[in-house]
This record gives sequence, C-alpha cells and structure tokens, in this order.
Amino acid sequence: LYAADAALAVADEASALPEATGDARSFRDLILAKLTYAVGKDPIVARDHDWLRALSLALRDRIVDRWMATTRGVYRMGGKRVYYFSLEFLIGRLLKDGLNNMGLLGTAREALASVGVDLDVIAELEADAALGNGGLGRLAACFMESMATVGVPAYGYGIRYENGLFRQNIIDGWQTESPENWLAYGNPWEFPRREVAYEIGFGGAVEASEGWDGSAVHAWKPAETVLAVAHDTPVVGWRGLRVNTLRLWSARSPDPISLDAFNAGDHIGALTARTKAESISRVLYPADSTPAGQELRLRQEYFFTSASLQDLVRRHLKQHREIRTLAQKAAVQLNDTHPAIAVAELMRILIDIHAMSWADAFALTRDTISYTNHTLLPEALESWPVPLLERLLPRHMQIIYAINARVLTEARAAGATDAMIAAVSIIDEGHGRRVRMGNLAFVGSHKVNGVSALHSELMKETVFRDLNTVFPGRITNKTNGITPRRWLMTANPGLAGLLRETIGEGFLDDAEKLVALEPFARDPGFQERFAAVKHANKARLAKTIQQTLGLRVDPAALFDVQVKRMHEYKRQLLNILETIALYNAIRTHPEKDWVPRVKVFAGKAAASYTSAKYIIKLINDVAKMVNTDPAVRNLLKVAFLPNYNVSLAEVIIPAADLSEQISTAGMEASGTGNMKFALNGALTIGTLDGANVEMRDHVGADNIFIFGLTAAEVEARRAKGLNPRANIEADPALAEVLDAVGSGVFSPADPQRHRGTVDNLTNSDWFLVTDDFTSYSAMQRRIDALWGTPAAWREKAILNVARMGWFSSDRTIRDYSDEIWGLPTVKVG
Ligand code: CBF
Repeated sequence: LYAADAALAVADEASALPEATGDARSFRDLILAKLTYAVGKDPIVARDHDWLRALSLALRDRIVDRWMATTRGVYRMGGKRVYYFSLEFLIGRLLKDGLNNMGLLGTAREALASVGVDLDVIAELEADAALGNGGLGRLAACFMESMATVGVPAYGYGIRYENGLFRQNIIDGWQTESPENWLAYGNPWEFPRREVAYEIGFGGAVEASEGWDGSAVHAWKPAETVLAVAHDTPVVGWRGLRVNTLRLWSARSPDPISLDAFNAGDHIGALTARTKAESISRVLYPADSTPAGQELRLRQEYFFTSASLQDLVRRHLKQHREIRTLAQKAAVQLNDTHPAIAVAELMRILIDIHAMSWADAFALTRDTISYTNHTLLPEALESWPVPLLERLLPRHMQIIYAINARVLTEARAAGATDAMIAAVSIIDEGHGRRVRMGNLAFVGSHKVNGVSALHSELMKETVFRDLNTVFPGRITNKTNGITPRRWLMTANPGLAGLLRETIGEGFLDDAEKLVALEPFARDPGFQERFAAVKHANKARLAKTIQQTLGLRVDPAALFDVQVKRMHEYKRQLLNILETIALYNAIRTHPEKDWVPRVKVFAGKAAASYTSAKYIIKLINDVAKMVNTDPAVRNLLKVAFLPNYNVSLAEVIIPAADLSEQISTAGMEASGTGNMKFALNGALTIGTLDGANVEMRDHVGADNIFIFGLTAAEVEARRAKGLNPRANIEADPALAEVLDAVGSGVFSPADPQRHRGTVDNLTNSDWFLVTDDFTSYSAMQRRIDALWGTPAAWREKAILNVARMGWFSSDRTIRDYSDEIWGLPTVKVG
C-alpha cells in the first residue's frame, strides 16, 4: 500500500504518535485502504472529512459481514419478519453508535491515533440525519437498534428525505428555517439499490369488468407514475450479533427529462415532471396549510407505504410462494397514522392483483397489520378530504368505502347506537367529509397500542372509545423505551465507564441489571465519582453554550433543562414564566441564599406554528435581559440552543441535573426524553403525564418531583370551564410576571410583542399554565432546598440511574414481539 506507507511515514516523522497494536493495526490498514481506494485521497493530504469517510467505510465493511450473515440466517430459518413502517427515522449520527455496538470504539480510537487523527474530532463532523421530528421518529430509531439487539428480524421502511427536517436558526431571538443538507458530503452508510424500484401510481381511474366467475374485477389505471428506489442502511445491534435493514425510498421520475420539450426550447418545463416526482422525497413535513401541501403529504405517505408493501409481498412470494401465509411470515407495524393507507393498499394488492376474496383479504390484512397510536391531540390524528383521496387514490377510496360499510354493519350487529356508528365510521361526515386515518388503521389492525399505561387507558376513554366498545380487547399498551447503547454508552461514556467499574458488565446486556447500583447510592466515595462525571458533562455543555451563544455558564450551577419540540401542551411557557418569577424574586431579595441555576432550552417549532415561535422569542427576550443584568449576579442564566437534534441531545442530556417534563396532564402520550434524562442521572420535575407515571412507580415517589393537576383533574376543570383570571389573582408572583411580559418589560423595542401570549393565557389558557403555575413554582423551591444537600441529591440521582433499566427499548420490543407480532426474542450477551 503505497499511500498507506506514506501515511505511516508521516506518522513516524511525528514520532510522538503511538504505535497501534493487534486489532487496531489491522483496522488502521483497512481505514488506510478505504482512504486510498474508496475516497481516493493520499493520507498526506487527507482532510478530516476524508478520514471520517474512510473510517465509516471501514466500519461499514465489518458491519456488512454480519449483515449478510444475519440476512442469510433469517432467510434459512424461514421465520417471521417485522416491517416497521414509519414516516420518520430520527437516526442522528451513526458512527460512534456503530463502533460501540461492534466493540470497535477503542480499536478505532487507537488505529486513528497511530496516524495522528483524533476520533472525537472527526466524529463531530458526521452529519446528523434529521429524518424525523421528535419522539416518534427517535422511537423508530431506538426500535430498529433494539430489534437487531434482541434478534427480531426486521426491516424499517421510510423515506430518504434529501433535506429532512429543517435547520433551525435563531436570528434576533426568532426562529427561521433553512434546509438541512445532511447529504452534502454523501452518505457512507447507505447502499443505493437501483435494481429495487417499484412503480407508485397516482390519480387516473378504476375500470371495472366481470371476472371469469361473474365477480367484479377492478383495474386501477393511474394517470401518473413515480418510481420508488430503495436505499439500504444496515442497523447493527448490540455486540454486533445481528444486523437489520433500514430501507428508505427515494422518489424518481420514470422519465428524467422530456426531450421534446427540451428540444423545443422549454428547458425548465422539460424538467417539471421530474421535479414533481422528486419533491415527494425532498423534505419531511412540508407545510400542509395549503391544499398543495396536503396533497404532497398524502403522496409521501402513499409513496412509501405502497413501495414497502410491494417489496415485502415480493419477498414473501419469492421465499414462501403462497400469499395466504403472509400474516405468518410478516408483521407490519404502522408507526402512527402516517402509513395507515397501508390497510387499503394491502387490500388492493390482495384483491386486485392476487385475486383473493374480500373476506380472505380482509382477514389477512388484519392479521398482518397492527398500529401504534402516539397522540390523543385531535389535530394530530390525520384525516384527508374525501375529494382529495378520490382524485389521488381512486381505487383506495372505493376500498375504504367498502371496508367502512362492513365495519359499520359489524358495529350495528354488536349493538352500536347511531352516535357510536358516527364515531366508528372511517368517514367523518361532520367536517366536510374526511377520511379518518386513525379509524382506518384501527379497523385494519389486529392490535392497536398506546405508548404508556396512561395514554393507552385514555385512548380507550377518548379517541377510540367507541371503536374499543365494538372491538374490545384490540387496544393494548406498550410503554415506550430508549436504547441504552445510544443514550447511556455512547452519549455518556463517563457514566457508562463508572458503572462498569462499579457493578460490572452485566447491565450492558441487560439494562435492568442497573439495579445493582442501588447499594452504592449513599456511598460517599461513589457519590463523589458520580458527581465528577456529571461535572465533566456539564463542563462540556458549558463549552457548547459558550461557543454557540457566547454565554458563560458555571458548571457548578444547577443545570435545569427542557429540550423537546416546541408545543403549547409541553408548556415551555410555564417554565419561562417561572424563570421570570425567579428573576423577580432574586432582584427583590438579593440577600437570600439563591441556588445558581442555568436554564437550558432547545427545540424546534413547526414552521407555521406562530404561538410556539412567540414562545421561542420570549425565551430569548428573557435570556437577553437576565443574562446581562448585574443585579442577578450570575445566579440565573437562560440559554436557548438552536437547532435541537440528536447530536445536541447527546451533549445536553448527560449534563442535566433537572429534567423538565411538565406537559399538561393527559396530553403527552409518553415522552422518551424523560427516560433519557433519568437514565443519565437527572432528577425529573414533572406532571403525572405519559410515562412520567410509570417512571414514578419505578424510581420511587421520593426520587421524582411531581406537581400539578392530574389528567382527570385537567379534564374536570376543562369540563367545568377554565378560570385563568382567578388563578392569576390568587398568585401575586404570577400576576407580576404576566404584567411584566404583557407590558413589554422584556421587549422594550416592541412592547406589544408578547401581549397576545399573555391575553391568551388570561382569557383562555387551554393548556392550564395558570392552574399549575403555583404548584410548579413551589416545587422548584423544594428542588433548590434539596440541591443545598448534595449527598441527598446525589443519592436520588443514582437511584434514578439504578431503576431506569425497565425503560430500555429492548424491553419494549420484547413486549411487542410477545404480544403483537408473535415472534420469539433472544437474550443478549
Ligand atoms: O411515542 C413516541 C412519542 O411520540 C410523540 O412524539 C408523537 O409524535 N406523537 C409523542 O408526542 C410523545 O409523547 C411520544 O413519546
């Protein structure tokens, strides 16, 4: 290897570089070969990006060996596969996680060091694949990793967005959006499969004729066709034992260019069809406030669902020959309603292409499909205008009508009243005739699950109350989880290392073994080491804050963190209003012994979500004043970090002392950030919402700060009529805060800026910020008191780590496997 020799010569000249040993040496040679022959760079001139690509390709080679072995093994066994359909896969960076799971982290570090390259430096250059928005997409990524870990053969199916979710910039305190260019340097992890392409039809008409036995035969003749081209990314499980596939579809036009138009001089028009086709896989969540935006969103959903079903049916037939055994060999999990059109598409494939009878096709569809609901928010439960579906997917609309007719007959036979029939119907007749995708997914699935115990119960009482009566037993709960590989080992190597030294390696294979840490919770020596790890993580975050915002924060202060999508129900507003109350109190009583706090916020607001954007602006306005007010004497700092994504989460979460999980009770389906924080030793301040309820059960009520109204109380107050004015009157600190915000104290150049936010709180307050403000504030002062006793704080933090093992996504996947998919799992390790 000429180039490799040259690199080593350079390394020798620098002579301080360590020599690589054993495995590291062969891995280094592989990296150098990749650099030379795949990247085409002489090591002497290679830049950090080149090394990153070479390392990624070297790692990929090792993963591919296991991938092929897994795929071959699965094929040979002839068993069932899980197909996880998701519009989002928030995978983030893959390098360190892959190295960790393959047991190559130390080897790679040593190999690179021997040629003068720092792994941590190049790893920071990896693009963050933001192919998701929030919890739902990150859950899909955690599930993919856990399925590979516990031995569930799986394909993840989604869209390969060229630009993913937008990049958030904060300009003068306001959010602006720009495209995220994650593919700028190419994507070393994926394999384009140009040979795996399916035709996806849109529009046109359905031709009906008579079949040989007199039955009606339907042929859909689409007016337009788009190609779905596969891109495969291997997903490696813990210890590299099994590797599954994430197959993402890219949209292509069958005709790249209209040559006639081009030659006639219409150079732009010649590309119109192509642009239209490719727009399908351009961005995640195009704004759907316009009819064109809605149509694009529906196109995206049908595009990836149809391609995925065609793909898995083809695989099934190739291997098992017989379509009737599909449900024995394939479990399709719908991640939310986005892929719900799968119910109609699978029916179409079975009836129109495989000539199955309606009854057989429907039974097979139901046995194959199951659906996860992730929200009770009515605006997030998708529905499509009937005319849109009729135009874009005419055959599917016919099938939906036919399914609906049968379901309603079944419901009537089960004793449903007229009101129940209206609620169970897939067609919402009340809002300009819309197709309810949640109902379609529900009736087409054998199991429907919620994502926390509370959420699943609320599903039965609210959105799916009547469907639950007609189809009892179909709703089940599968509490979410997070992968401890990414969220402990990779994100917090300091803590993972300390745990290994203290309780051994068992927890690496089985997170529930973290419980062995409990006896150390009060051990002063262990507490010191635990606190030192936290301090180092906080110093790292402090550096990020300084570099990003130019703001200096003290790692010794209490780091109080709220990072998540910006949404009114998540109540970042409650947090910032309480921050202002604290600011006022510090200014009024400078003589008191205040606990220094750093308030960290991060999160994106949907581009068209104006009130959430105003909350971002308010946080930044408050930050501007508080951070420069000498009267505060550095006792309070506020930092809004822009462009929250997985990589930023990996820096923020291990550094948190306090995790804010303060949604209006009954509105957060589960939350998974809450789990990541607690696993990393942050204490939670939260409402009894989503998985917070089960977290309290696991970590113990003494080790979590629960405040505020319960879901039942929220419902009762809403039913009775909210009275925010009375709440404000009863709490002078709150009144003072709202007065200040509303009169422009934090926006002197534009005093009316936050008037709307305050008016909304005073007059309506749907999210019950004013109802919970007083108890939230009181709880924050109890937290201050506990912070003053470090041994007591640390004990609780350690107990949180020890007791969070149950929230591993390995456990969640085992639950899905046992109770929904009917698949065995294996023990890890
Ligand atoms: O279940 C995963 C997550 O999904 C959401 O993010 C969603 O998009 N519906 C919910 O808001 C979270 O509560 C939930 O944890």
